[in-house]
Amino acid sequence: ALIAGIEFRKVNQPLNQPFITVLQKVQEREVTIVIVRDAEGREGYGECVAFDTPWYTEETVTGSRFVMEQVLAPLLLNERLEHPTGVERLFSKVKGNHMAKAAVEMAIWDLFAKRQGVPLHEFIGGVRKTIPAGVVVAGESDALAPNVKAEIGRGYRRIKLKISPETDAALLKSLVAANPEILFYADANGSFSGRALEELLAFDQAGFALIEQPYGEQEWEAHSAARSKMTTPICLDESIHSFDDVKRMAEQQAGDIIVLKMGRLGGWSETLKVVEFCRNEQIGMWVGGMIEFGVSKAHNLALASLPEVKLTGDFSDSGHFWQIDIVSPEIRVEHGEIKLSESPGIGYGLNI
Ligand code: OSB
Ligand code: MG
Repeated sequence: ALIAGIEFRKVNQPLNQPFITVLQKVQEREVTIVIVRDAEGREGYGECVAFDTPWYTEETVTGSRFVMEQVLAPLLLNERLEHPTGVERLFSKVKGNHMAKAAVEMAIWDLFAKRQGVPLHEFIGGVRKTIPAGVVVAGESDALAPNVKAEIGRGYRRIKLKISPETDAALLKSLVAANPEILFYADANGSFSGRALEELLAFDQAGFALIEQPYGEQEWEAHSAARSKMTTPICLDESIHSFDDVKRMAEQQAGDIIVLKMGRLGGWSETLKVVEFCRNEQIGMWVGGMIEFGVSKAHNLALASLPEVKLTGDFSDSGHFWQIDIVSPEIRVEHGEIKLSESPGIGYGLNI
């Protein structure tokens, strides 16, 4: 395919509710939508999930826009690609900038699936037709129980709670025990860094299916030590920037499970290598959210259709974060699951 055009569109929307974690209070979300075109005028869509400031990774909305527009687009324009895996080679001279690379590369995968006339989930070898939904409940501890109840009422069967050393572990334990039909995850976003292991162990009996990223992204030994003492599986998010980081996690036995985020890993090609490795090493996988819009979510849904991705990811309804999503139709959770679109590519149109 000849890559004949590439376009960038800014999207900026307030969240329905502020998303409050130990790392950041997010009230408004800006992303860049990438549109690539072939010579026949077909389009592929990607979404850059960098945040406005570098609180989750080093990348930012402004910096990633510069890299996509001034650095990556010229490498891609007027190139002939046989397959989307070829993008990685074109971008290989560019250091880092995984979210920028991922956004452009993901648009190319969508374009190629559309050129073949097949849904992206089929193009990558997915098998599932529906994806179980999962939602994140963040914020103040007195709002926790009512928020959990409300999400259960909306059909969610997997709920991720944000935790920190200041969270009341006994309260969480009773919340989990009161809802035995719900799968609960806990995400610490590195907040146990520098704390005694005992502080984390206080959450080991709370009944979580996993605890995500208790320590900092480079704190491999702390994760290994925690893993050897805990019954709750340790899951890494921020620590995993690449395939090499997954190998490191396995070698150092620093975790049992990883969160797949294509933005953090640099796109589909790297993520599919990670998926193959994790399948062989029996490392659990699920697809994580980035407070994103429907374009990124649609790519994530395709990823979650792979047979190896067995744990429920961060898949909420378009209406969870947004008044109106940027895709049409919007992404809907019904009876606790999301039906995959059978239209070509990501299967959703843009309404921006
Ligand atoms: O740590 O998983 C995280 C959102 C932004 C950045 C990092 C994280 C998150 C979430 C939100 O937990 C998940 C979602 O979008 O549903
Ligand atoms: Mg996380």
